Amino acid sequence: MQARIVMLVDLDYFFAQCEELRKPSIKGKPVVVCVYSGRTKDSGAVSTANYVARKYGVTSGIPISLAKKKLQDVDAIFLPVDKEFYKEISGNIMEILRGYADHFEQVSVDEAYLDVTHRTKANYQRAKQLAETIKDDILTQQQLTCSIGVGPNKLIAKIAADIQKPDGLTLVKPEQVKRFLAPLPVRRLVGVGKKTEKRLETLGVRTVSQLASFDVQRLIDVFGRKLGTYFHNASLGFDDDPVQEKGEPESVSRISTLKEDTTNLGVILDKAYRLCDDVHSKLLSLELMYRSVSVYVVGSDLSTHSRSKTFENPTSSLESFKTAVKELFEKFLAESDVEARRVGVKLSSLTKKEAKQKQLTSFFGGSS
Ligand code: DCP
Ligand code: CA
Ligand code: CA
Repeated sequence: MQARIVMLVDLDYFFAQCEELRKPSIKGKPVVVCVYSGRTKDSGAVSTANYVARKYGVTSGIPISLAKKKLQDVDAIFLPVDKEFYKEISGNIMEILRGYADHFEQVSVDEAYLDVTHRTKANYQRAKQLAETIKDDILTQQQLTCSIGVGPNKLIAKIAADIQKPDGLTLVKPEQVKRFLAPLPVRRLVGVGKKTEKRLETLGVRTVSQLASFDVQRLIDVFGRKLGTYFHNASLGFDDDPVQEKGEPESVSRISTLKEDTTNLGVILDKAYRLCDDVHSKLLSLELMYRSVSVYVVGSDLSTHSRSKTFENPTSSLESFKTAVKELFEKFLAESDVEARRVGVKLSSLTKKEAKQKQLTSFFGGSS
């Protein structure tokens, strides 16, 4: 693979910074954004806090009551999360960032990878200038600060972005990768969580350099081929994962084995409707609509069969999905004498939900 330059842009104390944006008078005070569980007045957890609050030990995930205790002697601001508002700001920023990338990949509400190899001619000096321009642009257009990591791949860019925060810019050139990684705890590597960290510790591996010199075959024995190889490569700073927008899936489906082979519609639907519920919630979580519904049958002889139906217009209706599934299984059972062993359902011809809203807006035209 050709040498690349990849950036990771991560917005600083994102939810709390959005709140400061909305209400500049709270800037400078400790700001704590909370997910209230509603059980009692202060039950729930801290979503994030600004850097003023972090000085008092308030971090993501701690109980709200604990955060209040830590901040009891100061004039601190506690606010409930408002995800819609943060998403709107995130959307604006992602559009700005997309314009600076050869290839773009948003990874979370406040984070995106930019492959800038081509536009920087693979030159780190230019990449540094570009990163500075991006920071200025986000600050001017949206009054937010971010931290940027620049490196030869996603793995290094991500770790680099975490090194200096807030408002940081960290470059790691290919020849610096080894020295950069060596002293870091393994936990810094993407994919190493608490559990993996513990297991590595029992093997005597705490730092990335210890991981790099650890026998790869033993890693594979402990973690399996895929993960073992990944950890080994990561410890050396290798990562060839491309910066790539994760496109919408072509379809969402589930298939499951029946308790016993059957030609009974009721038994089949009982299972199929439960699969529909799963597939439908997946559809909603991806904010998609469907036009086509399919059912699958694997017979007791392991033969495979399917029936499909396509609607005129995209929909996200669970009821239409289940009605179509019922029709299709009825049709299948009437046409065939296969005994079903496994049954499945699928939604395809998927489109983004916004597409419809846009159509509606343009339909009503000009109204503000
Ligand atoms: N978040 C959350 N609960 C967590 C972690 C994060 O609700 N346990 C939310 C709130 C954060 C947002 O996700 O603002 C982004 O998470 P980050 O890990 O990037 O943290 P921040 O942006 O808050 O801080 P940082 O400046 O360290 O990036
Ligand atoms: Ca962040
Ligand atoms: Ca983040």
